[in-house]
Amino acid sequence: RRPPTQNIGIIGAPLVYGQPSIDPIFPFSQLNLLQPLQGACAAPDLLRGLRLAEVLKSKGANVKDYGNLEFRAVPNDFAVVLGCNYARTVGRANKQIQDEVSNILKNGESVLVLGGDHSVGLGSVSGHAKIRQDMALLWVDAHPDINTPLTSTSGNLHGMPVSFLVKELPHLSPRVPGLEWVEPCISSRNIAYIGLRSVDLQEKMFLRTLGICNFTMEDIKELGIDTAVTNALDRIDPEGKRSIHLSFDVDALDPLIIPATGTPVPNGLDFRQALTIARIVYNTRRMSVMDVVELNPLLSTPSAAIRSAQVTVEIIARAFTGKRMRYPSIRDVDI
Ligand code: B3U
Ligand code: MN
Ligand code: MN
Repeated sequence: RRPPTQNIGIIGAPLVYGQPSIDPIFPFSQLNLLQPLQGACAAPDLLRGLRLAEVLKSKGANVKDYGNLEFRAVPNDFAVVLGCNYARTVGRANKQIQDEVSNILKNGESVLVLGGDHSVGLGSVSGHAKIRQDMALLWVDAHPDINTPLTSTSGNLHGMPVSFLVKELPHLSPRVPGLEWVEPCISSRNIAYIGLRSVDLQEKMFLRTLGICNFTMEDIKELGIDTAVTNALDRIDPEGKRSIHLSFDVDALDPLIIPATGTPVPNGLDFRQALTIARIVYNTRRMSVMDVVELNPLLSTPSAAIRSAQVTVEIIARAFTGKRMRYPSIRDVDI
């Protein structure tokens, strides 16, 4: 059963402090603004510029754009506190994201969160869980983002959100100032990964000991993307009743397709596989929230950045409306 029209609320979450390239000695120097790694904050407006809302509308959705959330850097948020860079700034921004996501869901709309880096998953997933406790999380990513502040070697919070959200893990983490409000809201049984190919040693141990469902690129090569995604959904939502959260890190795709991202890893998903993931999730008719993160237009040439963003728009349209762009086929061509 398809709801008559899909109501979508878009929020921009241009947060970059989860993967800061900020000088730890001079964190407030203007020079930091010139750092290309900060470019993920430009992604929401680039996607809008490529007519994201219009594309969704043309495929039958009602779209309301709530604009970009405005985040402020917390003063004296020193670079490393308990192994977490900029935890207060990231925590505060994510509280805003949580409130906005849950308010939009309460309005009866599904939510599209445009990052920013993947630390926005903290607020987005917890905002979703506040309204739909029985939520299932599909994390499409080259990385599992399940480091704790104690296992992370980078200290970057975009590599940690899942560890704060999983009910079975946070006892392993110290209480981090700025993130105290994040409540573990999802059981490891209801999380699955698609597209993994860069997993830290400790992360591997968490996935193993918690038995978290994961389909690596190797698995996908073996099984095919359809089987992988279908099995993942069966595992995290065996009765087909849960509200689904699709957290989509664009670095899941191959860097040849999406070069405009902060931590590209070779051997990723191709475009067709990404569209297939989106289609299968759409077909559940239960996707309530989608995050699209880590698109960074400043990390490639301008034309490659636009192409990366265009690919992203198509994946979003497919996930929310089930429809894909029509390309002329050979049958349409008069020879
Ligand atoms: N696992 C590494 C690298 C990383 C995680 N997420 C991204 N990169 N995008 C870390 O820093 O935790
Ligand atoms: Mn990620
Ligand atoms: Mn990633």
